[in-house]
Amino acid sequence: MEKLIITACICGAEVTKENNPAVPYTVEEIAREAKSAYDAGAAIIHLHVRTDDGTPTQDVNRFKECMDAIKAVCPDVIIQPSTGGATGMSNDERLQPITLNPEMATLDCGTCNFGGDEIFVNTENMIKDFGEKMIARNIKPEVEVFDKGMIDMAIRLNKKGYIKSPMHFDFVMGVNGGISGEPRDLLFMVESIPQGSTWTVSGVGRFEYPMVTMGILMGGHVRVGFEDNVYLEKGVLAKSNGEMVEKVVRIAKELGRQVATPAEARKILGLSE
Ligand code: KMH
Ligand code: ZN
Repeated sequence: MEKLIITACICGAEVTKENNPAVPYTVEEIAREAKSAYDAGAAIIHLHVRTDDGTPTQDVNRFKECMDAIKAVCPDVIIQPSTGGATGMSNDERLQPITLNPEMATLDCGTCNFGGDEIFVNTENMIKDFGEKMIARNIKPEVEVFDKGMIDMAIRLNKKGYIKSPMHFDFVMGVNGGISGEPRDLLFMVESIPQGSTWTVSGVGRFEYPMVTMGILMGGHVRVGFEDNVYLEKGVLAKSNGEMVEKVVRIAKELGRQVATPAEARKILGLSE
């Protein structure tokens, strides 16, 4: 089986230090968490950034500072900025990090509820616009889907040329407003993507490690980190993103799956080396 790409989503936009004091806000904290994940075996850092008080921002200068700080301590890691940002942000605000020409960036492929009164807006025209801009900059999109209909949207826009083949999907399972994170849900998602695509699975909250285990067994790739879950196990907060990645590496080892280095991940994803 192909080696396992581990993505670490080190801070997200929704969790706070109240959920887990190790959630990073400052540039130094973001670099510390990225390094802990990289040292443990993560090949990709999925990146959101915050101001020092924890407010999510898509400010290009803050992204640059954080990306430079990450590169200083994890020189070969793949950095994948979010273009999702936080709910309520404008398109222009969200797109700022792509001007730094990262190797990858997220491309969210549909609108969904996001808990409480929050709506995460990604209209068809927005996805086309984001997709075209990523193609123009040779950025590989991580097609983020929170429900099965978003896979269908990505397939339609792929046929129309807004997303290049082969597509790389991230199934985000268990968001309050998207598909749940039961085994049958993941099977349905995996069966629904075009042949030749690659995929990663992220389970939110209690779905994290069951989805990781299934992803490893099924030949997919996996994402863990504070964006999705702040616990190492029920009732035990993770001390770092690295601790969560270490757990994934242990599970992978038990199941006989080797972990990909960043260079191997680049090959698997068709990124230029
Ligand atoms: N924070 C969510 C509203 C992405 O990174 O592209 C969106 C999100 C998706 O996290
Ligand atoms: Zn994200």
